[in-house]
Amino acid sequence: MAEPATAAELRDFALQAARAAGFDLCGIAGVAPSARLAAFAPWIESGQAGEMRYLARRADSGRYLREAVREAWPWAQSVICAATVYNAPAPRSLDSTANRERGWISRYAWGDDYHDTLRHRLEQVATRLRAHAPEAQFHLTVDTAPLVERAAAQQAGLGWQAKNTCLIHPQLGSYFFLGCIVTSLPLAPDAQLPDRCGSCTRCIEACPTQALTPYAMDASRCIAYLNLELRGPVPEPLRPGMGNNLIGCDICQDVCPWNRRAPVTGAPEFQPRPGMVAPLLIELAGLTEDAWRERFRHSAAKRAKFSGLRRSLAITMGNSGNPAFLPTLQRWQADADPVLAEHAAWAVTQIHSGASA
Ligand code: B12
Ligand code: SF4
Ligand code: SF4
Repeated sequence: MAEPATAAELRDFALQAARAAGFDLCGIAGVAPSARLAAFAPWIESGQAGEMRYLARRADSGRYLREAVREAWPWAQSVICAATVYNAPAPRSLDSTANRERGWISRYAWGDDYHDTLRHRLEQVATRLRAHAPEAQFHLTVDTAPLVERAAAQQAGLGWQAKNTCLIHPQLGSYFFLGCIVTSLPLAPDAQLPDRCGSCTRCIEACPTQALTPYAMDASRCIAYLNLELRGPVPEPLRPGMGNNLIGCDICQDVCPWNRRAPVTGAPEFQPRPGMVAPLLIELAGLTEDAWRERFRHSAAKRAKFSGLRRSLAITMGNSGNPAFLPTLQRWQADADPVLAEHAAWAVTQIHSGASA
């Protein structure tokens, strides 16, 4: 391609670079305030972000950094949004719930840590753009920067933000990660895709902790928040709904008709590592902290921390109603970690009362 000069040529150049870097989808968003972002401040202020205080960080203007792209990057003119499918050919979470010996790790965490993989790919895109526009500014984001990536990706035409709050693409479904490049380059924006949830409400009905209302989530009730983000005790009324979910939760995506024929990825980084698909609870419970570190090295599942995984194991064992876990739980009742001890005591009571059997 000749030297890109116009906004449309720059856009095409960025999209080619993203495809060459291995992304499955790419599109361009402008930085004008969107209707979705207008819902951000009321959402934060209603307490639905739970203890994820990083979401509520403010800019010098006093507004939330995530309320508008230019709060964090005043020079921004466009956001390059890219997606990578992580779906793997293996069962869905709900297939595992009848088994009283196994837990569930969400599919997003089966392979290598996506933060590293996506950042590496975004760097390849940025390198090619920098070669053409050395004066331009670029900020790469995968999760941790103050950008609401799904809102940007929706504007960039990568999918619609659905009733389960995930971004869904009509061919790819929703098992994909997002990475973005905020840039000072004025790239031609893409058109948005229409919402195709229609009258369906499967995700809302299937959510075991009633975290969803159409298009919005009370994250403080979401299982992925409880087992990955929340430190300390899990509110007791929410524990039974966590079922056998140890790391994250896939339920509202697994029941979605748009994921019925979702393609799987051939990328070696996202193939399931041994022991990640429906692991045996007793085996995970036997890990020392060193063995846990080794097992989850370069895995997104590490975010739960060793203490968080054991807390979720206790809840899952209690929910299983399986008396085979009583010796482990009784040992944990005397553990030095008071949170684990309390959750183990709760689980023992659950098993004895036959609450979940
Ligand atoms: C915090 C966070 C979480 C939290 C909170 C989730 C949430 N819904 O916000 C928790 C821990 C629960 C979570 C869970 C998961 N996450 Co997450 N998460 C993030 C993170 C870091 C920030 C998201 C954020 O800013 N949320 C703030 C809220 C306000 O955003 P929102 O949901 O879009 O909310 C909007 C709507 O609710 C709407 N709204 C609010 N009220 C109302 C009312 C009405 C009437 C309407 C119409 C709209 C509306 O406006 C809000 C503002 O835009 C992003 C990465 C990033 N930097 O963006 C990844 C991200 C969203 N997560 C991702 C993934 C993969 C997951 C999980 C699948 C992981 C798992 N298996 O457990 C689950 C999915 C759960 C789900 N159904 O969304 C992907 C999403 C990919 C996709 N295809 O959608 C992202 C983009 C990470 C990435 N880089 O790939 N996550
Ligand atoms: S991820 Fe699980 S808990 Fe969270 S909204 Fe979806 S179904 Fe509900
Ligand atoms: S399950 Fe139905 S309502 Fe929920 S996200 Fe999928 S299509 Fe939309």
